[in-house]
Amino acid sequence: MPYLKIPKGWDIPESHVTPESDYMNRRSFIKELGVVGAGALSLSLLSPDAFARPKNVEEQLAAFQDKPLAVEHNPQFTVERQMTDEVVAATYNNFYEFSSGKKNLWKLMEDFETRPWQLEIGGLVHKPMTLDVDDLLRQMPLEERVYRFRCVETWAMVVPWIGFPLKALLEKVQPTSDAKYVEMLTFWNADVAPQQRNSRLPWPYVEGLTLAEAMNELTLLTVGIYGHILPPQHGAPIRLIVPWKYGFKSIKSIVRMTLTNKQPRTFWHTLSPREYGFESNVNPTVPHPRWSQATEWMIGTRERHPTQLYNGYGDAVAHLYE
Ligand SMILES: Nc1nc2c(c(=O)[nH]1)N[C@H]1C(S)=C(S)[C@@H](COP(=O)(O)O)O[C@H]1N2
Ligand SMILES: [Mo]
Repeated sequence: MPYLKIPKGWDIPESHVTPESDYMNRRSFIKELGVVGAGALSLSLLSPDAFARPKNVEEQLAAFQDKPLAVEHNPQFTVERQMTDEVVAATYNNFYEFSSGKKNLWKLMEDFETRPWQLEIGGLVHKPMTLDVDDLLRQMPLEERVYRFRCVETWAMVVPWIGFPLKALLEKVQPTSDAKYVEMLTFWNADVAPQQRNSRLPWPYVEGLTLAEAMNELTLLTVGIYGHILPPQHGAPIRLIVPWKYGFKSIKSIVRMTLTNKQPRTFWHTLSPREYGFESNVNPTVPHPRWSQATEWMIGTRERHPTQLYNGYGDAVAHLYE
């Protein structure tokens, strides 16, 4: 398929290649370090230019693992189920801007530039802002949370995200009393993401939450995974994670949030309103028109489990829907 190649003089120093099993060792190292202050996050550590062009996904991930984010795990957010293997999670992705295939996104996105990156927040707010993602990384209270994650296609995973509650950002911009929804938008540039030339899909990718959902403690603006910044295929440099909703609500590579009083016209809902609702809470008793949602299967192990209402997060969110 056609893909924009930007020659960069890539080389792969052997020192960047570390085995996947080092992840656990690094995590304990991060824990010993404790929370490192804001100043410790240097831009050069985060620059994707520091990464060599990888031969395979293990090499891609090793370059990220070599630059860990020093963030503490929040013990409130752990999952009984076994954590999904990092390589498995990084090779089973949905990112329709680049492809409708799942396995190869890391490769198709090699030249995706995620720095510098601005996030704009406006609409019905008292203090509209444009923020640089690296400033957010330095300023916001980052933490690690292990969440269940459930795609509407019935696959599921358990992964450690790094991020901060969206609430913390909304409090900065101060929604007005008229604001009822948060609309979120992915970048729109077909030179970068070739599938955005596919006119059968309603680009750009838009998602949204009610303001109450956006302010919920579980709603995480996410900048990292498995102890390091997000690799492109997971929605770098900043994406949403709403663990009680189907995965398509967790919009990737966000450039703008707009507070509105109208329900946003979301991407999948626009494409197929019967199949993809605005609310889209995980619910075993509401089948997709083409398949059951009663069970889910874990990527990697293929273990099957019963689907849980609100993906198991009812204690935190059920009150929103009463
Ligand atoms: N911009 C954008 N965001 C997106 C998607 C997409 O195609 N484009 N896919 C969604 C779907 S269907 C899922 S299941 C999750 C997948 O996230 P992951 O690849 O990190 O597992 O991203 C969601 N966010
Ligand atoms: Mo999905």
